[in-house]
Amino acid sequence: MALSAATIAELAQHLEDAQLQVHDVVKITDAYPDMSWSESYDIQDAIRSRKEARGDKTVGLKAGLTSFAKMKQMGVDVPCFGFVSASMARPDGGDIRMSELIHPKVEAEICIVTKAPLRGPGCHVGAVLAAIDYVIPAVEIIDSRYRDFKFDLKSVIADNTSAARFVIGGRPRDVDELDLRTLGVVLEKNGQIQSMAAGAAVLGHPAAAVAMMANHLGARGQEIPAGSFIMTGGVTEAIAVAAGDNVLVRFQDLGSVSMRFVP
Ligand code: 0L1
Ligand code: MG
Repeated sequence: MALSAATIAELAQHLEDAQLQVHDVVKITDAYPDMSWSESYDIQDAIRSRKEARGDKTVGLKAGLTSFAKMKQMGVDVPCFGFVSASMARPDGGDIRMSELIHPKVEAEICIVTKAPLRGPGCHVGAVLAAIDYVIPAVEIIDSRYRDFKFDLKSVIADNTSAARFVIGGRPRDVDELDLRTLGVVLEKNGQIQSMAAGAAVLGHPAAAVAMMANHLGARGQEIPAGSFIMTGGVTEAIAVAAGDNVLVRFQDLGSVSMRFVP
């Protein structure tokens, strides 16, 4: 049976409260096993509306589970899409407070900013490349609200794809000066290399994640507006962090992004 508008609003509050009050919950499909894909995005949209109503602006869009390493790590085979808010942004080289998070992990992401709107259906890599204003690197700090990161894809979509914090760094570059498929990324924690990958790890080309996002939004009657900051998804598996950890990610041709995790 379809979820009522009241249930969608309740589930949005339940998941957002878990985020804001820093506690975990069990996956929502335990109670609502028949929840549809569309309803899981409706819950995510309701979380976005709650944040915007409080003045917490949506400042970007994200694709998640776009690399084979991440799909394998989480046991899924399709990407998902979410958003990031102003309250989630942290400065490059700054501190990330563990007390505000449940069980964070870091992901290195190749990001773009658009100069033209993108709308599916039929959006493809060529259309995305023509719409890119510039490319910029970031690290996403994901923090599933689900106990022990145990969830299914519908539950994680409702939970805004575990979005929690993000750090933009490096320097913006013209897409024509880069090969996003071979662009190398090295993620270090406390001076030790944890993972390495190239851009092609993201669906063969990071722009493919943006095309999928435009097609997904198009099916929901939405589009990617010009001027959007878009995170194309972690190139490697996500790496768990703890208080005291220093994370540095070097992106070929784009510079580096760093942060320190503090209590
Ligand atoms: O950004 C991501 O790839 C996260 C997707 C949601 C699944 C997870 O929490 O790892
Ligand atoms: Mg991510």
